[in-house]
Amino acid sequence: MAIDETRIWVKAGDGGKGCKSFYRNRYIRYPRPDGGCGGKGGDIVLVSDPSINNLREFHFRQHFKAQSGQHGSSNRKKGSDGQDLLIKVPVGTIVKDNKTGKVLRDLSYPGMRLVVAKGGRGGIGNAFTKDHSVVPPEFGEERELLLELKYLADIGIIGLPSSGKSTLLNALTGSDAKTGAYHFTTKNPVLGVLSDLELVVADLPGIIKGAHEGKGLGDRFLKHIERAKILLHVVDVSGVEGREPWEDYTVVIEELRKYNPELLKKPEIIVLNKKDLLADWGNVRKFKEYVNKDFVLVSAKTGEGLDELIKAIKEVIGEG
Ligand SMILES: Nc1nc2c(ncn2[C@@H]2O[C@H](COP(=O)(O)OP(=O)(O)OP(=O)(O)O)[C@@H](O)[C@H]2O)c(=O)[nH]1
Ligand SMILES: [Mg+2]
Repeated sequence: MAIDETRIWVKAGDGGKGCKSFYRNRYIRYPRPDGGCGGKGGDIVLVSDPSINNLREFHFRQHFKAQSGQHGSSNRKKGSDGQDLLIKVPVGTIVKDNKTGKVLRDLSYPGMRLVVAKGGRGGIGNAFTKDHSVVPPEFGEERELLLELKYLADIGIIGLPSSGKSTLLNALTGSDAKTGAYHFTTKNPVLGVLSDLELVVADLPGIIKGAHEGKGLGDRFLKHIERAKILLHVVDVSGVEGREPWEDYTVVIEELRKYNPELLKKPEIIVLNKKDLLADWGNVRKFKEYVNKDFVLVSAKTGEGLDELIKAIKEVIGEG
């Protein structure tokens, strides 16, 4: 299983000090305690964000400290709370306490939040304690974390460059992956969520002949599909790129086989894309003849056939 991992140190904000202060003026005999409380320190929060694809940035920054609370002041004024520090991590990050090895949470869906270190409570000002003393603030929690990224898309979209993988991801999940009429538009995997089924879909860079030995964007990304439960294999059926759909299909399958033959055991849904560009059924017929497997005919661009594709996905995952 492909795993990236990194250690980070986090420290939540300390609470601000409570204030010790007495109000006096010439009309009151006894000074009145009026020290305000300190603010709470900021928390450290991890958030899984689909726009982040790896843990690379943590190789450059490993220490994170949230803001401390401000001190209280006279006139019962409370110090402001320290701001929480949000740390964006990729979807699929497993967060462990590095000291105990305990898993704190598996951030397997976009937008999940996990407070990994709590900010300290602010001190209490002398206006608010019975004996007019000041209660000291708490320190923010400190922790050493181990972040592990597993590539856990349920569905991996594979296919040659420009077959329409990103367009399909966008159509299925409402994502905003970059698409373009040139090869290798997608340089890093992009994740989206098929919300009805709560499935994470990964759109991957195009695979070309020789990918298993590092050609094109190479085998760097093939690992992303090792954990996928289903492969959506997108083939440009229109041949606008001057390629033959059945050859395209075989090229990708061969690359998978050379990279890791186990991948071929995964359920595969063949998606013949760009139906809207078909002038006749010639290519479809030939594909049927040469490849001799079931497929779904769609246009990622117009949305035609996508219902059928979702039905096919449901059948494979057993919800059909
Ligand atoms: N007419 C038509 N064009 C499509 C369809 N799907 C994708 N395209 C176009 O084909 C081109 C390539 O689409 P992408 O979605 O970027 O292809 P990709 O497979 O992600 O390409 P790479 O990321 O480079 O591997 C774009 O210009 C798309 O607009 C379709 O169903 N019909
Ligand atoms: Mg793409």
